[in-house]
Amino acid sequence: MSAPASASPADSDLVRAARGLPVSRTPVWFMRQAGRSLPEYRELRAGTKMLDACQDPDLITEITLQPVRRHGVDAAIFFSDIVLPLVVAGVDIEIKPGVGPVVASPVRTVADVDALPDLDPDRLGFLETAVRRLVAELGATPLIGFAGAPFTLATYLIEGGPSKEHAGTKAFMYAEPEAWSRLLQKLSVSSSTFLRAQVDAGASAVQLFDSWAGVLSAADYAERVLPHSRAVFDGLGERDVPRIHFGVGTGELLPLIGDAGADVVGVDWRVPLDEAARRVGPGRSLQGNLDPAVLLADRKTVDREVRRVVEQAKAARGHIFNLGHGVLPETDPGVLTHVVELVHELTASSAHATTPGR
Ligand code: 1CP
Repeated sequence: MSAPASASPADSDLVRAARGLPVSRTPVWFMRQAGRSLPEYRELRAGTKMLDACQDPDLITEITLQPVRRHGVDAAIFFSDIVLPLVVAGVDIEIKPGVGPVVASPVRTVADVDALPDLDPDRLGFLETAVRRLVAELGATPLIGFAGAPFTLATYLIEGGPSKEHAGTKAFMYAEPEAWSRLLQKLSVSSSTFLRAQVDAGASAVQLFDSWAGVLSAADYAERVLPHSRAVFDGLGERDVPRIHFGVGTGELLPLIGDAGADVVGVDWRVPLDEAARRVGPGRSLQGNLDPAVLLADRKTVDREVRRVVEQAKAARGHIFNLGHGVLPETDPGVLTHVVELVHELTASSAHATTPGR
């Protein structure tokens, strides 16, 4: 995994693609690349609760490295969860196996919003230790830091757990506009603190997950959510790391997702990348967008779909190959390794040079 002394994560293909600079080949990583698709993850996690694992520097380091070793992906993503900053701040949340985050006392009133504790950065020592170790182990491979965006975090706090329609969240947004804005503002501060800690300890890029923003109309997103997501990115100040912004079902929001302050817009599988490039405009790179379910199909289908994504991505300023959402737990890890190899093979600069007419 260690790279030549001259190579640095700041000059990696991932960072270069995010900035729209030439790359040696298209960088690949997978959302949820660490986790239940890997037997070595299941073994290591056995007997440890998810949120305990997320605060143990030894486990964080090992789990983050597992997919890099196994698949040869072009980036590691810090092993954690979007609710972790809230947990560290003292909010009673549990991640239930097979369910997801469950909040003991959901936010239902203005008083609940005011009672939410702030995140004290001094409590993130475990994170700093883990990031420093990871950066040392990863050599030239960049580490992506991440946080949950205020809207997606608010859905868990208000609904009390995972939900499909997020109707309670929207009802709160419409009925209590001031408390809504205060809630999202608080969440933006904690997400920003969490991202800053990762970057200051050595992460080379960041991704803000607004997974569920696609349930909103563009008008509501622009007015009631975007300013708070922008505040998370703004909280990074002058830190010179590329910013990736991702959500699911955001076809109608793609230009706005970019406007919130992203260098890279993450796209799910619903919008082809050439069309996404048109919507996002020339100043931003794209990440995505193979349907994670394709990885459950036969090899011929996988290869055809990977080629299609690579082809359509040529319309973008820069491309980071990824799935349109997280790896499904039932995915054969061997298929993930194959996809990394295929994308690299299809996009290696020498392949371009030897293929006339490209
Ligand atoms: O026991 C387990 O293994 C729990 C499964 C699990 C894992 C491995 C959860 C519960 N979170 C995680 C890790 C995690 N979560 C990562 C790690 C790094 C990687 O990508 O390899 C990341 C980036 C997240 C972020 C996260 N958590 C998001 C945003 C990304 C996305 O998938 O949209 C969201 C929405 C969550 C909430 C969450 N945590 C866990 C689950 C099952 C869920 C989703 C629940 C729901 O459907 O609402």
